[in-house]
Amino acid sequence: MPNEKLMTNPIDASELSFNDFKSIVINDYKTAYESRQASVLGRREVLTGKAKFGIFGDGKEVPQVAMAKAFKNGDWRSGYYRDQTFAFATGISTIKEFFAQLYANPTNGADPFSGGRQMNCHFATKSINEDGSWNDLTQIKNCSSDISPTGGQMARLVGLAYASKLFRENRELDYLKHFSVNGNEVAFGTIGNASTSEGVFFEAINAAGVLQIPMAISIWDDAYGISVPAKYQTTKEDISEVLKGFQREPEQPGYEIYKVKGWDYPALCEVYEKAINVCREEHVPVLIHVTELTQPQGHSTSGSHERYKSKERLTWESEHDCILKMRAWMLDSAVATEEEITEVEKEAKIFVRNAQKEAWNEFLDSIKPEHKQVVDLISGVAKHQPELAKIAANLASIADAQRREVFVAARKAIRLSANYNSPERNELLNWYKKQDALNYDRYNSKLHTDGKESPAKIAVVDPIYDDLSKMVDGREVLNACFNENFARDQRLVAFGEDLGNIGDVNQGFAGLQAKYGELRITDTGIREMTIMGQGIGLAMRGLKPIAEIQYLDYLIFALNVLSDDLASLSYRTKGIQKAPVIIRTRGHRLEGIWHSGSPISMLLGSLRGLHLCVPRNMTQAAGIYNTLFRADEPAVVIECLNGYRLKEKLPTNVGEFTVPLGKAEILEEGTDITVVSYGSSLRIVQEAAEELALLGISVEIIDPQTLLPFDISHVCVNSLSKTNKLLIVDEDVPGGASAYILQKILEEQKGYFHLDGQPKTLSAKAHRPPFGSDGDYFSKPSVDDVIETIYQMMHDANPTKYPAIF
Ligand SMILES: Cc1ncc(C[n+]2csc(CCOP(=O)(O)OP(=O)(O)O)c2C)c(N)n1
Ligand SMILES: [Mg+2]
Repeated sequence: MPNEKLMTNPIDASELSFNDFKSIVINDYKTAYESRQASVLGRREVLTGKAKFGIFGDGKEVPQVAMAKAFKNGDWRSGYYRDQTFAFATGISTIKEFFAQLYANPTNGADPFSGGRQMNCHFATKSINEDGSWNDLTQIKNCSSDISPTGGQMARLVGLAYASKLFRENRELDYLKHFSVNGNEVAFGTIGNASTSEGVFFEAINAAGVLQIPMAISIWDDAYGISVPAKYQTTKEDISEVLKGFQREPEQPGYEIYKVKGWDYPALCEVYEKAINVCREEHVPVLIHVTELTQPQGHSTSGSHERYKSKERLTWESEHDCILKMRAWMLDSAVATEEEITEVEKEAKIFVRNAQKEAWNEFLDSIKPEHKQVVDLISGVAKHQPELAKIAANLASIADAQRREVFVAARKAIRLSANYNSPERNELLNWYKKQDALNYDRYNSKLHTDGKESPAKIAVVDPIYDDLSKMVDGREVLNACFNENFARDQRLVAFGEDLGNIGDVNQGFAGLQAKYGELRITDTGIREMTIMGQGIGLAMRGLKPIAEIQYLDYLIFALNVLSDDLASLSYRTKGIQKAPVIIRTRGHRLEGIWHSGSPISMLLGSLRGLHLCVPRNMTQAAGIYNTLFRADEPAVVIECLNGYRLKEKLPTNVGEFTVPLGKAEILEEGTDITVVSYGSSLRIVQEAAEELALLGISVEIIDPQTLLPFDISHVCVNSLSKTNKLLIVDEDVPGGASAYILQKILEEQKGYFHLDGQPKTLSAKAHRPPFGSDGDYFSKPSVDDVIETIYQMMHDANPTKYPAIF
């Protein structure tokens, strides 16, 4: 049964008979040995061309069976590509599934971690169903979806562990039975020795020490990061030595730090049991430095380690192979005989070989029908066009055709037969068109969760105003919105720099920590990556985090986490995990190189998979938050930095009205030109429109409100069909977000058809704006710039009516 899950059992020697003990040890050895066979075969599959690339867990097997013993239902893992043995030992993966991922099999169910989208050894467990609803996460061994950037797992790990703290300390969360049992869950992290050189590692280590959360980080130390030895990676070449200052003392909270040799099975079992108990019971972060590990097959299939490791090192590695060492220990301590072990090894080899074969055959079988069908269909078309017979014959001759090869042939035949209509051609064409939906599902679907709580499905509720509605500062609108939502939904938490005690630098959260407590609204250190990771981990465990970045300019420090981890989560797991984090920040128009940024194209380019919301004022922002708080997809909301003190009317339903994402609004109707802008620039455009009206120019101003998604009902192109002129105004660089908006309107909405002149963009200059009002005036679009650009466009169309100004 290649799909059988191999679970490891905890060892509690005091209660075990020798035979029980023996069978646990042998089972662990079997798991480790099977895993090694999977690595050996996996590498061979790549080298013989059946898979593209392979990275395996050989040399790390024994510590992982030990770690798996301490891992309980409800616990979480955030690790990296070396953890296949752990995945086998916990039942997170079968060996067949491991191979299906290696072959990038996109058939539903084959690679349950990523639907054939991720490289091998990138695991994930099923947190949510097709409709987005949660599974009972207390009943499974949870594995947050792996990512390839080394160290990238660390930010999320902080959040996964922090959730346990909230579940343990905030009794109001007790009703969330599917997510936690009293916060008893440990978040297990794994990282390679070399990847501890990454900034995010140190940031996460410090954050977890400050937060005192049940995070258990294992460092698999094989003394190398590909070809680069520890000498170039780590001060003193020893990460636990360097981190000694984090060790807790009787009066000073910190870490419990352990160091253990990676080939010493009994010591590993003991350390993991001890360490995880401390972590789980006392809610203290622990660090387990697992040393003297090896890479029997080198780093990956990309090259051989003989190139860069000395003979002595290679000899040492073969002598310290953890499986050989465990084997020797089993013999020395008479846990098993040579015959018994040999039998286990023999069976393991057969078992893994069968699993691999099954996975490969299933992968081929999933394509074979398409392959045969297309050969037949092209042969049919070739009856009318004999030259196409060659395409069919070529395709037929490919022994194990990949889907790409089938489609290349089909499309070529369709192209070459364009002038020869026949029923056979129609048949081929119909087949091809039907494949579209299937291939979309296989390769392009699930960028968003798109379930029953998708933002698009949240009811639209208009704001209500009555005679008593007051004019208040914009920040008070937000404050009232947050207040009502925090009262309504216990799952909401907010954190960031200066967010707790003073209620954020612009007072949006003023007074709310005092009201809702420090567990729900709290300050953090200055650590943007792990603020985002804190959000991701909490959201993966059923909470609703608002993770704040103080200014949009500083989102750059966290962009790796947002882009690599959060934005790709739904896509890379093909919809089995979600993390509905709301990232709150503020930007646009202020002054100074790092306080006025509007690097929107940077976000558009890196954050597909998130919603990008750019409300023009705080009322629209509140409406967007009200939508997002009720939905289950992640989003960035950029508030206007210069809008907190502007007066706005406070809706009576400030915590309930919603602004749908993708709903563009016409702020002012006009007939001569369509101007699309967003955020703070809109006020500039509105002011310009007043002077232009005096010049007889009527401007229609559109606010898309969100850029991802953009103007779903095509308000922009409708306006353009009336005005025939288009100007985009924003504060991004030239060719930045304005180019994106042009692509949306001209190409996607087919606006080019309505133009009677050149469409234009008016953006900021290519550099960041200097400090001071003059710097702003000469760097970002001003009212004068907008007036003159629009006037020039009118002049170009009708020079008689609008004579040149300059
Ligand atoms: C951010 C990032 N930089 C570089 C790489 C390329 N890379 C992949 S693995 C690796 C070495 C990692 O070494 P270590 O952390 O010691 O883990 P090991 O593979 O030795 O287990 C590098 C540089 C990457 N995946 N991500
Ligand atoms: Mg290493």
